[in-house]
Amino acid sequence: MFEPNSVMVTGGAGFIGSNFVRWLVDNTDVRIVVLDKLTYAGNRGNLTGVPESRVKLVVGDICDDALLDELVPCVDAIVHFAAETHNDNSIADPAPFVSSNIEGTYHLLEACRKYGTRFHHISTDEVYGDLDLDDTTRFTEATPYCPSSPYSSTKAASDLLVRAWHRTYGVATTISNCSNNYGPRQHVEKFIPRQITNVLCGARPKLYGDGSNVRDWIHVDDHSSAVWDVLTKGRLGDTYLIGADGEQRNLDVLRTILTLMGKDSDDFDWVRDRPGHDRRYAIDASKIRTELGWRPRHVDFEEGLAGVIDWYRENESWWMPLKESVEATYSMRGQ
Ligand code: NAD
Ligand code: TDX
Repeated sequence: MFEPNSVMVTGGAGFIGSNFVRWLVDNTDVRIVVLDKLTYAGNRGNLTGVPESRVKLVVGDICDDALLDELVPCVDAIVHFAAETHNDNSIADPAPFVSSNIEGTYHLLEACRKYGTRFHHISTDEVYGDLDLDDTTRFTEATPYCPSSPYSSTKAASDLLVRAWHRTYGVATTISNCSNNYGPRQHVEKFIPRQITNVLCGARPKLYGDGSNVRDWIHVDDHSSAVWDVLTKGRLGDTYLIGADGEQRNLDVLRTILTLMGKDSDDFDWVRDRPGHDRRYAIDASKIRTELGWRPRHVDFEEGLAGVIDWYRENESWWMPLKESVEATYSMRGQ
C-alpha cells in the first residue's frame, strides 16, 4: 500500500482534476498542490470552497522544467490530469494537443525520474480506437492501441512514454484509462453540458451524425475513487481500465436529458458528424474490480444525470460566460 502525504494534481482546475481534488479533501488527509495553466478549460472557480490549508493552486505549465524543479521535490506523488481534452478542437488544431499531452507528460516523467517521485497517469479508453455497434466485446487492458483522432493519438503517445519510463528508468508509474465522465463543472463544449445548457438558454440541442454512437458513461466521483485506489493499491507498471457499465447511445442520452428537462424528446437538431467519429466505446473493468475491490457508487445513470442538470441550473454564473464563444465556434463548423 502506497500512502502519500502530499500529491501534486496537474490539471486540478479542470473538470475531472477539480472533482478529484474535492474527493481527496473529503476522503483523505493528503496535502494537495494543483499545477494548472488555466487554459480556456481551466477555471479557478472550480476550486472555490476547498480549504487553503490543504490545497495550493500554482498557475503554470507542465512543460516548465524550472517550475517542476521547485514543485516536484516537495510532493510524494503526481496524479497527472492536465491535457487538451476536446476531440473536436484537436481536429481543428492539433498543435496544443501535441505540446501539452505528449511533451507535457515527457517533462513530468523526467522530473519524476530526477526526484524519484511516484507518477499516476490519467488516460482515456479512446486510445483503443472504437468497437463496432453490433460487436459484443469490450476493451480490456490487453486490447491493442488504435487511436483515431489527434486527441486520442496524443493520449496514446503519452501512455507509451509512461510505460517506457517505467521499464527503462524504473520510474514508479501506474496508468488508468477511463471511459466518458459526466458530472458537475464539465466544460460546456462537451456533449452532456452542451445539451443541458442549450435547453437552459432556449436553444435546441445538437446531435452529430445519426446519433447511434455509443459512449460508456461514468460519474466523475466514481472516476476519482478509482484513481485513488490505483494510486494507493495498484501494481507498479500496470494499467487499469475504469468504467461503470454505462453504455448508452448518444440519441438516448439526449432524449433522457430532454425528458428530464420537461421538453419533447424530438426537440433537437441533427448536425454535421465529427470527422473520423468513433462509433462505440465499452470498458471491461474486471481487473480493477477484482484486484483492487473498486466499485462505482453512481449506478443509476438517469438519477446521476438529473443531479447534473440541477447543478447547471443552479450555477448559471459558472457556465454562461463560456457559452457564447463555444456556440460561435460550433456554428462555424456547422455543428
Ligand atoms: P479539462 O479540459 O476539463 O481540464 C484540463 C485541465 O488541464 C484544465 O484545467 C487546463 O487548464 C489544464 N491544462 C491543459 N494544458 C496544461 C498544461 N500544459 N499545463 C498545465 N495545465 C494544463 O479536462 P478533463 O475532462 O477534466 O480531463 C482530465 C484528464 O482526464 C485528461 O487527461 C483527459 O484525457 C482524461 N480523461 C477525460 C475523460 C472525460 O470524459 N472528460 C475520460 C477519460 C480520461
Ligand atoms: O454537440 C455534440 N453533439 C454530439 O452528438 C457534441 C459536443 C458531441 N456529440 C457526440 C460526439 C460523441 O459521440 O457526443 C459524444 C460525446 O462527445 P464529447 O463530449 O465530445 O466526448 P468524446 O469525444 O466521447 O470524448 C470524451 O470522452 C473521452 C472526452 O471529451 C475525452 O477527453 C475523453 O478522453
